[in-house]
Amino acid sequence: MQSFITENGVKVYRYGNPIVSGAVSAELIQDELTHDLNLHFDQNKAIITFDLEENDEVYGLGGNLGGINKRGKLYESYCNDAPDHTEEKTNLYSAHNFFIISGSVNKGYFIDFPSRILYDIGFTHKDTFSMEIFGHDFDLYEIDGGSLQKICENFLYTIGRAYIPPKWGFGYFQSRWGYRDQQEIREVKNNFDFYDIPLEGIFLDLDYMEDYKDFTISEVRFPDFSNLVTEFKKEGLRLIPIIDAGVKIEKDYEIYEQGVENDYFCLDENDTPYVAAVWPGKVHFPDFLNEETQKWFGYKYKYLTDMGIEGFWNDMNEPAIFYDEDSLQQAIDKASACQGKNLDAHTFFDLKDKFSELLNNSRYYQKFYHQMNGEKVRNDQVHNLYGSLMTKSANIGLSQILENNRFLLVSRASDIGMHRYGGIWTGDNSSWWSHLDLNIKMMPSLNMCGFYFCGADVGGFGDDCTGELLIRWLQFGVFTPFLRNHSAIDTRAQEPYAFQSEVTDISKSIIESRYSLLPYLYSEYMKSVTNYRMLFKPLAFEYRNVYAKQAEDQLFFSDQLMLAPITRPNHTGRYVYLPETMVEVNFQTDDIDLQIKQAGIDYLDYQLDDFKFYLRPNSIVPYVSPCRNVDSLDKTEVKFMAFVDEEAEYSLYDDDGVTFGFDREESYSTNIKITNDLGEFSVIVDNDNPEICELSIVIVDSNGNMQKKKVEL
Ligand code: MIG
Repeated sequence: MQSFITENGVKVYRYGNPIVSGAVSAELIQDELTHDLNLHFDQNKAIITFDLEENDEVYGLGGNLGGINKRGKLYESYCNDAPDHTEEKTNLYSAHNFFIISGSVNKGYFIDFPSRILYDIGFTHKDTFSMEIFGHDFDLYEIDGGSLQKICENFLYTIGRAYIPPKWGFGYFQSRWGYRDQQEIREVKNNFDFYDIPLEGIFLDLDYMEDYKDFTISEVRFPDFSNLVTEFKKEGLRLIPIIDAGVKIEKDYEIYEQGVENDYFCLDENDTPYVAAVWPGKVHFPDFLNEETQKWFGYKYKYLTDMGIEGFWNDMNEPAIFYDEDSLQQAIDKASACQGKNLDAHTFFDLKDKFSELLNNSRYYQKFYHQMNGEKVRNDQVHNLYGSLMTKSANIGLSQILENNRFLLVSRASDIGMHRYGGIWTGDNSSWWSHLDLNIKMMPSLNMCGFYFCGADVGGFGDDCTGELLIRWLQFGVFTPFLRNHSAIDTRAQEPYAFQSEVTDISKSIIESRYSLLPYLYSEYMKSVTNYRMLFKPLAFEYRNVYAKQAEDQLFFSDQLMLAPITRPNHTGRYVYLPETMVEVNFQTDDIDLQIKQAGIDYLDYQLDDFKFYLRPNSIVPYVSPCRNVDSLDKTEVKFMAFVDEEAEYSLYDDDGVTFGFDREESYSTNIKITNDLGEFSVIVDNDNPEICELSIVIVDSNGNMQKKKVEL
């Protein structure tokens, strides 16, 4: 074993000769360290066991299922196209191997290993956490820091600053797999116009392509693509096309031809390009582990950016595989053998399984290979790097093509390291109340693993949404940096106007609130990312009592807010745990209502149109008037809501939202400081943002004092 230490004191134990995954950006400095972990090796695995005390909690693992506290479940890191996010599943699309065990001491661990890891966190035995790493070569990171927050900060610093989208990436997006053609895309836009609902852009799913070929456009369905992009952009509206990992095998298709010619595709064991089938039918997979392929494929996005596109979503990059030729043939042979026979139950189920097991069978990952720095590596050994490196490839290409401008980029598959190149959406959830709940629980875990720009398909992807579910989901979704309503083909339409007019009105108002809060959300995003601090925090990260630990449907948002959304049908109220006295904000576009709520547990009223959240003590939150999209945000007048018993400060960060000006001079801050002297509030402002002319401030304190102030700049 070799050992290292990072500049911020993170300890690293290296076993064997690990593959360089790129997860960590910090420098590793050779050191002589030992750990006292219970680690042993068997033939092909390393096994680490931790004893858990009765009240220990485990946090982390990013984009996986389960609670905020991960105890009592099995988890697996092996990127998987898992269309049903049911409770018993162990792995979804991501492999985020950072977790903290919190007990009498708190300690964070990160396993930098690109293949399968199994976590049994008190599932088999409630007090045993055992972890199986399917290999002997890995880096084990041990992260101290004392508090849960500090450990996360140390880890986030170690893996490097997260991806920053353009400001328009924080707008509201509409999407649906099943918008057939440009006519229908126009209709969606017209509907948003008609109902006067803000809209930032529309995601384009598979159907914009010709035969599902990457970097092509269907001339039948989108004969006017480039004009459409230009026309929409004039109104501040963006189109965001999907890119799939698999490249269609088709003679004279440029991407296919170049890929074959230059050995850019993954190979099978006979060194010929591996054939699998996904949406386009038979495909080859670009070998994203090969740097040459990364450069080549990334630059292909230019075909679309040349038409004015500035954002993409990378899908199917686990990579998802519907079938490969051998496996399909075996199933067909089996079926032929059964033809005309009187099948007993066992044979019937065998036959059925032969077909159902074709989809995303993990055996496929033993059948193709990558070229990594000249070495041939089988996919299953490095499986979790594939989707990440597809997104890195896009990031390299887009950075080069768009030069100084930021781009929107989200991926479905990811591992830690990819957080520097793009965001993620959480994949094919369903229109279930439990998946709204899952969305809430996943956000802090994702933040812990470096993923800030993320969100779930609001309203749910699979199955049929209701108006009520959409509203409740939006009321939480307003806070997720990536906010997209997306649904699957053949499900009920779930655009905000697809239900009764009451739903349209309420959704409109919530989406408007998103835009009102956008300067705040953007400011907090930028500060969190730069300071390596989480945006969504479990209550348990600050309060160590049992209520805080178990209030998993509540979160702190940055330092100012607590969220306690409704996650159940037919509820016009819920219990809210208030660890401190807070101000309940009922945020409506024309008015905000502020009510002091004493610390404790309270059953609070939430009518369907109550968009509520809680302002923490000595906190200030800015907002502006609603608008149609980020381009038309009007910051002339910035409003502030403040809850100040002693003293509070807020620094509103802003920049042009487009260039990578974050570290440069071209950023602005509006600093406001409010002091409460026996119910008399004084305000000090220091502003260098030329756009802002006036501040309107409403301040309350816990003694019931309220004051409104205006500051002209
Ligand atoms: O096999 O492109 O997660 O968002 O709509 C399904 C069609 C492929 C999965 C993505 C989903 C997208 C869908 N894709």
